Amino acid sequence: MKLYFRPFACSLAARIALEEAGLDAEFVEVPRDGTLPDGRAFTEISPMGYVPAIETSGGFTLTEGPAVLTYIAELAPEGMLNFTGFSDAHYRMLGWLNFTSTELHKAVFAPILGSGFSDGEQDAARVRAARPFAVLTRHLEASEFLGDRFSVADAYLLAVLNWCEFSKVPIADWPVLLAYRERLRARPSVAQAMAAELPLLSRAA
Ligand SMILES: N[C@@H](CCC(=O)N[C@@H](CS)C(=O)NCC(=O)O)C(=O)O
Repeated sequence: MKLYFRPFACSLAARIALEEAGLDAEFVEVPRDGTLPDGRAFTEISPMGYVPAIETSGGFTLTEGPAVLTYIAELAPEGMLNFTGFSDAHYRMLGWLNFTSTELHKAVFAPILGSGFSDGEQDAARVRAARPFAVLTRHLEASEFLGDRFSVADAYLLAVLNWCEFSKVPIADWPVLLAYRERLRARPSVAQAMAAELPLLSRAA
């Protein structure tokens, strides 16, 4: 499998998932100008130009983080990143993937990290963090992970919470989330994935 990524983007979650499951993958960094090392435009693989995207050895290409993560989870050894199909826990995990994608990634962080948004729009995005952060706090006060064990939903939420300081989203006001992020960062798969991308981040900056 090939994972197209940018350092510390949401694609970090897919790297964490691959690491956690011990699945082999080739990692292809997508340059800023979108021209891949083999000369192709990245939009041939990911029409929106977004990471993550994966290409399987069978030639199947998939984009959209929650779908990519669910695919990796289903390739992983039973129960490692996912929950039994058709169980309540499985659908709750899909719910958390969507929650992170829509209520945090796109509603809060995309306007701050993306281009073309005014200062006022960015401030409004920071304010929007309060409601999903309160929901997550209530949930994580009583739970170590989003589900009853680690899943790809945690990998995605961690990748997004990593952006708080850079985006000036005040995670320090949310100690339960801060503690959750620290717990996850101490997990070997997360620590290894972050260590692999950290040197690339300073180069890309
Ligand atoms: N809908 C996409 C969004 C992915 C996305 O926003 N990726 C960002 C990195 S976190 C990206 O590639 N941005 C590059 C750009 O905006 O050109 C998904 O869920 O995977």
